[in-house]
Amino acid sequence: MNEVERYEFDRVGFLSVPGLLTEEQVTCLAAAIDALEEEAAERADRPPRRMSPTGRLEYHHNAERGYYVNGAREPGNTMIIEDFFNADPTFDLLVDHPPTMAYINAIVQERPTINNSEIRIRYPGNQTGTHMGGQVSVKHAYSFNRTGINCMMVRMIYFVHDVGPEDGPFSVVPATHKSNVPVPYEGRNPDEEPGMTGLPARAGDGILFTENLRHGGLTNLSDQTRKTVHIGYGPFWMKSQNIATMDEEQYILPQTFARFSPGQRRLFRAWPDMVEPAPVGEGGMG
Ligand SMILES: O=C(O)CCC(=O)C(=O)O
Repeated sequence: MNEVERYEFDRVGFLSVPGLLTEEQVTCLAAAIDALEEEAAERADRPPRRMSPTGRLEYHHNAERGYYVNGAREPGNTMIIEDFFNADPTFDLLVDHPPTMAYINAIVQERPTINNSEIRIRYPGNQTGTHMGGQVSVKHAYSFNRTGINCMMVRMIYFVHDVGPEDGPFSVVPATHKSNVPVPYEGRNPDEEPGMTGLPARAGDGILFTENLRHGGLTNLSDQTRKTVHIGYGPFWMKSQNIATMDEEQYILPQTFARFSPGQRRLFRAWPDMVEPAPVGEGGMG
C-alpha cells in the first residue's frame, strides 16, 4: 500500500485497486464461479439444511464439497455461496495472494487470518441492503494509532467481469467508517440512501474496504448477472464471519487444509503464533 493509497483508505474507508488479478486468474476464477453456481443453484432449496447461528438465514449444506448456499437463481434474488475454498482448488490462488496480502498487512495490525469467504451472485433486479457505518461493533472497528491504520474486519472484493453503474455495483457512503452517530435514515434501500455511491469496476480489479464503512449494492438494472468474490480478513482471534457459521471455527475441510502451503494454512490458524522460549543458559529459563 503506497502513501496515496494509505491516505485515501484512511480518508474514505475504501480503496479501488485496478488490475489486482491477472487476465489468466480472471478467466480461471470466472469459470470456477460459473461451475459452482450451476451446482449450487440446483441444490439451494434442498436438504440438508442449516439455520445460521444468527437465526436469520437458512442454508443448504453440501458436506462433500464443503460449502453453504443461500438464496435462489431467479430475477431479483441473490445466491451466496460461503466457504467456497473447499469446493474447488481454483480458488486457492486467492489464499495468501501476495498483492492482496500487501494491502491486508498494511491495515490489520495483529496477525491477519481469513474469516469470511463468499461468492455473491446477484441476478437482475437484485440489490444488497445497506448496512454498517460508524461505531457498530468492536469486530468491525476502524481506528488509527501510533503504528498507523488499525482495522478489525476488512474485505477484499474481486471482480471477474466488468460491473458498470447499471450492473448492481458495490456501493459505499464514503467516510462513514468515522461516523460517531447512528444512521438516521429509515430502511435499507441503497438506491435511496443519501451519500450512497456506486463503485463501478473492471474485470481483474479489487475493492478493499473496512466493514465499519456503510455499504451495500445498488440495484442491478441490467440483464447481466453480477458475480463477485468476497474475502474477509481480521485479527487471528476472530472466528468465522460467514453467516452460516458465524463465530464458529473457520470451516475448512481436512483435504482443503492438506493441499494448502504453510503460508496458506497460517491464514486459517485462529490462535497466536508460538513464542519459542529462550534456550537454557542464555538468560531465559536457566
Ligand atoms: O457487493 C454487494 O452487493 C454488497 C457486498 C457486501 O455487503 C459485503 O461484501 O459486505
